[in-house]
Amino acid sequence: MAKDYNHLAIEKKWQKLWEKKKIFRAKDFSKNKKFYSLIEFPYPSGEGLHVGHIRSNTAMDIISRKRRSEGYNVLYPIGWDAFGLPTENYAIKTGTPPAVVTKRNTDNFRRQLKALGFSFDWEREVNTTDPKYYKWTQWIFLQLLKKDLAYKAKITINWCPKDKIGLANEEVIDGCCERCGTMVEKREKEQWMLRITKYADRLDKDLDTVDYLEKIKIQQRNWIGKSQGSEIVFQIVLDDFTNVGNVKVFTTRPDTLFGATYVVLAPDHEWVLSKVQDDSKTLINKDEILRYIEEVKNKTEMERTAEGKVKTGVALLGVKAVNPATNEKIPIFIADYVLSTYGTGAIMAVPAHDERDFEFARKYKLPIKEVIAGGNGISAFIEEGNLINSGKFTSFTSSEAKKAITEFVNGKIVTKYKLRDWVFSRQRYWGEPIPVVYCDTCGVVPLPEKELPLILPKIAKYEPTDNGESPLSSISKWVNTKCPKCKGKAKRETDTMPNWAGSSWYFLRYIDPKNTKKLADFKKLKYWTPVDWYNGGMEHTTLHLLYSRFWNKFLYDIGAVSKSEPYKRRTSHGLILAKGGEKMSKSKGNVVNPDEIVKYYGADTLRTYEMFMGPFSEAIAWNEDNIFGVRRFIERVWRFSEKVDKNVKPSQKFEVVLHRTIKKVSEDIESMSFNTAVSAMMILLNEMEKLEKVSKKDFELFLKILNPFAPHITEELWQILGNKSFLALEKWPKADKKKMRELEVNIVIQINGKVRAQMMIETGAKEEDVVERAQKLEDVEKWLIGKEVRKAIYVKNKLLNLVVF
Ligand code: ANZ
Ligand code: ZN
Repeated sequence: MAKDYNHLAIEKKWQKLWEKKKIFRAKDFSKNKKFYSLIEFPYPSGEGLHVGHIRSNTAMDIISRKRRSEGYNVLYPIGWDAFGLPTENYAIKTGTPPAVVTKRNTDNFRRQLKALGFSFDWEREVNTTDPKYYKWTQWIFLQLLKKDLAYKAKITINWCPKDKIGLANEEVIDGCCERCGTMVEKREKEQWMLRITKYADRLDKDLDTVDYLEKIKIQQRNWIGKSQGSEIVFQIVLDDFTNVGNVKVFTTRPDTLFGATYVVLAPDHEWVLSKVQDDSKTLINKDEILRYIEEVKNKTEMERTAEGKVKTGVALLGVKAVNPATNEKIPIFIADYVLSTYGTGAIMAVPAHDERDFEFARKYKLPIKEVIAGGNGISAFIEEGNLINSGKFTSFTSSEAKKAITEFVNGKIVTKYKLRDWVFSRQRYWGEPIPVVYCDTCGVVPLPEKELPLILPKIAKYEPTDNGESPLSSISKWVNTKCPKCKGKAKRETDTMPNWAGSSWYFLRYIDPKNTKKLADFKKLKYWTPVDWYNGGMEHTTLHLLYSRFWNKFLYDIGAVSKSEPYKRRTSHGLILAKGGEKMSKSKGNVVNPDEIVKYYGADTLRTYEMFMGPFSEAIAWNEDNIFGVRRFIERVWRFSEKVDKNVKPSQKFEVVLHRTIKKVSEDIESMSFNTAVSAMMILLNEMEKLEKVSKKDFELFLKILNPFAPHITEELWQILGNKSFLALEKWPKADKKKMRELEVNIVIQINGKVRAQMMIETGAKEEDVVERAQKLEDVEKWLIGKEVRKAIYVKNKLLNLVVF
């Protein structure tokens, strides 16, 4: 077997055989336990597979392969999240239709993924741009519409002037477009919205029922932003107490009401807008107020609420608010740090106990009144505690006072969420058409389900229009249609869906990808869901994860799926950076091409390297030298196989290391500590290399644990050893506890409590033997001269203390 290690031939050979024998096909229904493992399906970009994809894919491939060996019926599927801007922008630049570009890119991705030996079930491939797929995305939209969870609203959207596209809040990073970095503008537009806020409470609460990494749960919870508080009404009055309005504030600290020394309204608060527009003289400084409102319009929410930013605001002259607890008149301001989109768009300001209010009060010389004991007068004391200066509530604790004071002023205890409804319209071409028409007589009419899919028409020009409409709006043949209700003239919706749509339910389609009657058969859904283990990027924690949980819950509510939570477990991987720690990008020319690595070093080396490069959850920089090191390890495994001997007896000493490694690798895979699993196998190989010969049985055990990492070379060696089966289908080895025990241990020997010597003994040796042998040691003997051993205290396998007089 002195053949050279030819990774190219070996890898191709096994990929073909696995495919031919369909050994990674998931079986719908089986008496074996099911295991559904999932990775985020890739966007098939023109750049091809990124080495970052390979990190997550390999990790879940290792877990999937281990589960198969453990007897599970495993579903590990793959597909394409193929709608989206880069493809469309490429089409604009080159005139190539997006469908053609998508086909080319997916073909390339498929080839690349296959060359890495992932154990995907390729028969279940899905593609979000396939009409057979998006028929069901459109169907889900129609169901949402039916339940009033989809609606149109005129809203101010974030508008990217470069991409000419409306962005969801989540797609705006530091005031700029997430995709291209251009400063985002505000525009008023009618948009389709999804009422995800209706699900806010369940999306928060049900996180208790799933096994997500704690940091993921925290991010989801922060994004949903559940907060318990009170709504309290303040009267707005003139100097002589004439009432000119009421304003409701939202506060999480009603216990501090006696310390509310002014009120702040959002600049675009309804009452303010109505008063600056009417011709009453209620507000004295209308001009100043109007100027401030305009100024704030151009600031993003992020800029407005950033910590430490200098607070600005304008007092509303001519009116005052009445603190309902003290009946004192207090000033009213508008200020940008209060948002109209949260709570009630108005706050009671308690500068003694809130930092933002404190800063603001100092700047505008407003009274600061302490109502919770414990402050130092230098900064806001934000903790809860015991009340002071609060009338009959003085000496109440904060939690008692919250309820009592709310009742006292006829307030209401309420729950608020930071989560906003989901802006679902995009004015672009390459997305799912929204299946509704506008009829002069009937208004918004959904397409009948039997007319789905509503196919995206072929067009000649992909440029978005400058007035912000989708390019679809210029194809009159498509736009002008008949109303399904009255058969009169109607126009189609030309907005398309965002690419979060197709990715919100793809994991359901894998279960039954060819079903033409339903998005997936209910019995199959019942068998396969929930996804047992989903790994993906931290960048998808707030958007994709929340959106897909929302859709799944909705589908559960209408009886289309069987479980209310889609994913049982969620983990995440760190990014792979370029050498030196920079982000890999085409413009920097530091992108690593996996094709080249596979060609020069092999898929097994690349997979093992990516698992070995560092802790899985942390970002890590690419390092070519280390790939070389891993390649050497793989080659040594190959060469070592020559030392395998059917007739040689297992070495007891080696088996200790072997079985300990089996245990470690098994556990490390479960905790995603892939790097330490690989290094344990490297240590094991070192030990093996010290042997003259290794028994076939022991070497096979080694191959079994290395197989999920380096599946090709291990299959080849397994076959060379004379096996006819696929190693991938062999049973996962169990570490043998008996064999794991050390044969010998070092024990410490004390005389009257002082350490005097050490000694190697066989593990589990009898106490009498140990005492007898210890007394014969030179270092012990000299302490015993003329003395007598009165007592021996023995701690098994660790320590012997001789008490002598
Ligand atoms: C009085 C108060 C006193 C407050 C105190 C806090 C501390 P979370 O936990 O984020 O829900 N607030 C309410 N609506 C707001 C809006 N639209 N824009 C900006 N701030 C707003 O925070 C709720 C608290 O944030 C509320 O409780 C309110 O300030 C402020 F010692 O009311 B608090
Ligand atoms: Zn009609």
